[in-house]
This record gives sequence, C-alpha cells and structure tokens, in this order.
Amino acid sequence: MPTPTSVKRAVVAVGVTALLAPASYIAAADAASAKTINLNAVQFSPRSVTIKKGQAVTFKWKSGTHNLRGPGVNVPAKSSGKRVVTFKKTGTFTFICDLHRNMTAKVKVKSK
Ligand SMILES: [Cu+2]
Repeated sequence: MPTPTSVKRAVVAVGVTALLAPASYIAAADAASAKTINLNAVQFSPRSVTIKKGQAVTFKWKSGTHNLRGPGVNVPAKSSGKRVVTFKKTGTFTFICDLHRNMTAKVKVKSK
C-alpha cells in the first residue's frame, strides 16, 4: 500500500477539483444504479459516465487487483466485488486506482 504522502500526491496529480469538491455524494450499498464502471486490468471501462443527480454508479471489480478512491470513497485493494456510489450533487468527480497510475474514471453528474 502507498504511504499517506504518496496517496495525497496521486490525488493532486489526478485533479484538484476532486479534492476541493464538497462531500457531494455518499456510498450506498443498495441504491438503484444508473451506470456501471468496471475495474479491469488495468483500466476503468468505461472511463467516463454521465448520470443525473440522485442516481448511482456501480463500480465492479472484474479483473486484476485495484483499490478505488475518490472524495468520500476509499475501498482497499481487492479483486472482486462491487461498490455502489450515489451522487447527490452535480459536478464532475474523479476516481482513481492508486496501484495503476493511468487508471482514472470520471463521473459527470447533471441536474436533469
Ligand atoms: Cu488498478
């Protein structure tokens, strides 16, 4: 696992907007999911999705080992399972895997 310092640098490299975003969504285990992003070896697929405010995205671990991190979300490295994230505010939110520097995904949340 990376040290806290390297984790912080990784987030800054991905996007300051994500760091500065308010706590704009919550993780929910059973929310209805509008879109799915797969965690493959070694990229998110798709790398970007657009949803409406109040909808959720399911992150599915499909192949390889990955952690998942974004504002309010910090899932330790694993190789299977899923995480449903419900987005309560509009904006563009970046998710990363610290284990693979090129793994980034964006969730764009629109008002309507
Ligand atoms: Cu990864």
